Amino acid sequence: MPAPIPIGEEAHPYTTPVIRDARKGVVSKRALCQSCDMQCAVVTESIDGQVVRVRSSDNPIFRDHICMKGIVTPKGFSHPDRVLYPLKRVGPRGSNQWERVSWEEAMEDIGTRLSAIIEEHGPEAWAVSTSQWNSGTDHGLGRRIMNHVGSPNWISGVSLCAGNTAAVNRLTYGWFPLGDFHSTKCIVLFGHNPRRHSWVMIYNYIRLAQARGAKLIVLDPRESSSAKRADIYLPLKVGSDAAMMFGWLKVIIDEGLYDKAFVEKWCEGFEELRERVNEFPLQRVAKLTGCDPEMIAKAARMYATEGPSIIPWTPITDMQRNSTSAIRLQSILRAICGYLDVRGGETFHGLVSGVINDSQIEMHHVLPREQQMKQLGSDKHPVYTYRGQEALRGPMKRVWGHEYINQVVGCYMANPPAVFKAMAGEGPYPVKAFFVIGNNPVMSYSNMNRIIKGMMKQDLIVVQDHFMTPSAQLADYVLPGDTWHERPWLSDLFEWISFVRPSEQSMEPMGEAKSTWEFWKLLANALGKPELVPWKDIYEFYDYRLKGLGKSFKEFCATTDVHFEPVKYKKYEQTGFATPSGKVELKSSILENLGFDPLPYFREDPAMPEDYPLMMFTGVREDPYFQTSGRHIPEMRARVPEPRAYLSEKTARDWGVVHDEWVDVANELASIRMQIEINPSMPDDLLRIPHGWWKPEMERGAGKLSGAILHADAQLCRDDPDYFDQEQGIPHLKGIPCRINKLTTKHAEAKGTADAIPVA
Ligand SMILES: Nc1nc2c(c(=O)[nH]1)N[C@H]1C(S)=C(S)[C@@H](COP(=O)(O)OP(=O)(O)OC[C@H]3O[C@@H](n4cnc5c(=O)[nH]c(N)nc54)[C@H](O)[C@@H]3O)O[C@H]1N2
Ligand SMILES: Nc1nc2c(c(=O)[nH]1)N[C@H]1C(S)=C(S)[C@@H](COP(=O)(O)OP(=O)(O)OC[C@H]3O[C@@H](n4cnc5c(=O)[nH]c(N)nc54)[C@H](O)[C@@H]3O)O[C@H]1N2
Ligand code: SF4
Ligand SMILES: [Mo]
Repeated sequence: MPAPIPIGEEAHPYTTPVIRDARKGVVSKRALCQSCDMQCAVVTESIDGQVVRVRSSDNPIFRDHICMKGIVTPKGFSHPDRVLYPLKRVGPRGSNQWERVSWEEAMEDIGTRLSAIIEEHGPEAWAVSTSQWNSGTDHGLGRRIMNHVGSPNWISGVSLCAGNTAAVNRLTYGWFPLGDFHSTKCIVLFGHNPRRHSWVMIYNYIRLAQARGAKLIVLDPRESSSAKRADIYLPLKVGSDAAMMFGWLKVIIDEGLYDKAFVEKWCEGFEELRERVNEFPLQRVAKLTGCDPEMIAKAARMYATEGPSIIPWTPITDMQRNSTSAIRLQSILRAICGYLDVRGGETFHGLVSGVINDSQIEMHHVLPREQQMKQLGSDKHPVYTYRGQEALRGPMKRVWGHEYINQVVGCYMANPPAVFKAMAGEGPYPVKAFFVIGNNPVMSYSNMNRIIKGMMKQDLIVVQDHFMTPSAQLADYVLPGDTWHERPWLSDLFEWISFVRPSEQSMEPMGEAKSTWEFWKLLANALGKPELVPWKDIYEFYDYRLKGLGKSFKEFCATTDVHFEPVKYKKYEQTGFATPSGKVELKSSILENLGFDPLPYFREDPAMPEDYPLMMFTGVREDPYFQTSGRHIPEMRARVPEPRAYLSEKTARDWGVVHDEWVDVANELASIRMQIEINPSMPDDLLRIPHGWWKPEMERGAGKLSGAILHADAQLCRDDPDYFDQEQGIPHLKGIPCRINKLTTKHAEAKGTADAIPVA
């Protein structure tokens, strides 16, 4: 079992020692795996300048945090299909005709064309989609350049995952807290299901906590592996998480199980909250969630009385019609039970002093307010946009020392569906240039057909990736990205966790691959603004950021595995909370001023359409892949070779389908092909659709996109108002009506796949 990361006042020294293992003929480097968002500390081993093995760290703090996705990277990154040279489109968009060009030629043309678009349509006509998780060494440089040029239209997958949670958490108590797994007495998983190969570090922490007696409560429509280990398992209806939390609050408030002294002194709006909660008697909650009222009450009591408890961040509540209310309800539970900023509860890490963080590099203050207010989607769905977070600028400065802290890069984003509408010519103004940096946007949001339509209408699309993804196939330029083996890195953990950790470069980049940081530096030059990136190279840039610690990056690497600020608890007693009132806002003044209900609420599912009587959700991550990536690695593909829709045995009988049969799953938007898996974890009348399926070996180009048109879940994900959280503009991915169509030759021909797919 791993030793926990030291947290808390007793954690000294600030800097952990470096432990090195020396084996003959092997060069080992200490790196952070960036193949998912976990950033596990690993050791790479190279022979003749090539990483041949990745294993877990020797440091006892980090040992045993590694999964197969990290271990397989030497194979994945040296795959023959990797894009190693800049490619320029020569045929029509999406025709998959390319010519190799030099970086110089590519960047000069990109700079000229982007400048012309900005000149003609304004800087807001330039949108960027990226993923901080695995786009590597950007460090906010992209935002910095966009802010100086004047474009607010930056989008990311973090709008559906953690970034938006950070923005919504801040409405209530001015920060995004992190659960203290190491000292907590009770862990609540709203759907979240960490496993040996999915977020292994969190999985290990939960196992360790349970081993020392902490309780586990799991809420999941499906009997997941976490549910099997839980003390209390609530098999709630898909998408009903917010209703469930109202039930918990009803019990906790009625039975007086909350922290009265904290509520009295530090919370605003408790009486209004109580009134709203009274609209949810347990019988109603039982009906909305499908769970036994006694079990709901038992879980609520366990959370409130066996604490300090934590509700770790979960993407499941990020992706629902009631997402803003669900995330707010989690915040409210944490607050009224007295779990904020206490040992074993929800820690407010704050920033690491002496280190310049990514938000400071981004320089949001230089983007004029007029341009901030043009951020797409901020009129209707403002919460994670500049407009939604504006009222927090003063409080952030007062409590945390900076006006713009872009926690988990999710606090100043444009709304992705609004950007795709603008790209597709649906207003309010045109977007004509779209840059995709380490991200696969065609498949990573809702309403994929509109995304494709928007991309087909662009004047300039630039993609930087390792592979010819479905998004890359629609680009003007595909630029080779480096991998985490090939670059140094400095992680500040998204201004969420007050750790700074170095990652050593393990080998030279293959071909002409460059980091995203280098890409942005070259773009600043191409736009005639080299002064925006004054650092010669990434090492000089890291030295600048670490100057306050009195160490160069190389010295930092040589001496440190993790540098952290010891956490002090209940800091709010000195500073207040970073909200407009300085208190925990159970009733949100920010939401109220933005024209929304200041209290959480629950919007029920619309009536099921007659033609689509089956519910589906997208999710349950695939062990061998990260999101849409990784399907090119044969060892991984052998484990999960096809996209499989899980359902129960009874549901399969009802629909007349059998295990391994290929079917189409359809709704009003589209139809995708899936293989049936009768899976004992599934409740009746629910279908699980995996996220992000395309097959690199299948035909490229518009109309096919290497199987994305055939399999990608994003085609069924809706963004119409009934399936959309209003405050944030988040699509509802947990409870979409659909149907199963059995395959006939006609179906197969209509999709043009009669040969490619075995038809049952
Ligand atoms: N429809 C739908 N949309 C979703 C989800 C869903 O379930 N359904 N899930 C959401 C969630 S939880 C998340 S986290 C996001 C994830 O969305 P993304 O963060 O975009 O993740 P990926 O799909 O893996 O795409 C990442 C791309 O970056 C490339 N890449 C990896 N490492 C590097 C690198 O070092 N440099 C460069 N240049 N490129 C690199 C990979 O090859 C891959 O093509 O998607 C969200 N979107
Ligand atoms: N191997 C691997 N690991 C990964 C990833 C990967 O792609 N591959 N992706 C990483 C990323 S970016 C993320 S965000 C995480 C996501 O990881 P998790 O948070 O574990 O999310 P999922 O695996 O999608 O689903 C978890 C559970 O949510 C349940 N669920 C579905 N709908 C609902 C609902 O409406 N309410 C509730 N309460 N539960 C529901 C599902 O049945 C499932 O058991 O995984 C990370 N880890
Ligand atoms: S969980 Fe796996 S893929 Fe993610 S950082 Fe750790 S080793 Fe890498
Ligand atoms: Mo995610």
